[in-house]
Amino acid sequence: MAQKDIEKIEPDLNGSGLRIGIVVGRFNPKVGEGLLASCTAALAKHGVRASDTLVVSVPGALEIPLALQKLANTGQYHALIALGAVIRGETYHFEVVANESASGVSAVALDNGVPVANGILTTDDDDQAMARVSHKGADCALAAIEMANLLKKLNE
Ligand code: INI
Repeated sequence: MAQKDIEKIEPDLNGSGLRIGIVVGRFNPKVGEGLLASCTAALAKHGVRASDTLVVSVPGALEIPLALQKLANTGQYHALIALGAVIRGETYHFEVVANESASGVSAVALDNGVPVANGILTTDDDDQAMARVSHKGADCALAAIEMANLLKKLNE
């Protein structure tokens, strides 16, 4: 009996035609702005049009999941991106903010079937956060594009 080859879906990082929603927390503004700059630069580099990208800002990491959920509910976005920073040095309730925001972000993805790239940094101090800004923003852009294309293919 002839054997079928294993089917494999390769990562597709072509962002053309994808609509992406970004939610950024303002609590650590310099970090948020840096993440947003590297993220939007990487989206553009991979073909996502500026006119297909929406950026909304919220006070802090704890507000990010609700804004993501609203964007997911519109049904207009192929993927969403959460950007922000929870910095241990600045809060006694670091664990609460870090854990609640992360689980909220995951819940939005699973509840709505929309990929959400989590770019909410958790660090000990500002310097650590700033050092990760460039890599993390771009990383989230690529994760969002790859997951959006994967879900499109799986839904075909
Ligand atoms: N929000 C952040 O995004 N990062 C933080 O480090 C942070 N700290 O330190 O507390 C933070 N807190 C605010 C929180 O996200 C909410 O905006 C606030 O609790 C109002 O709901």
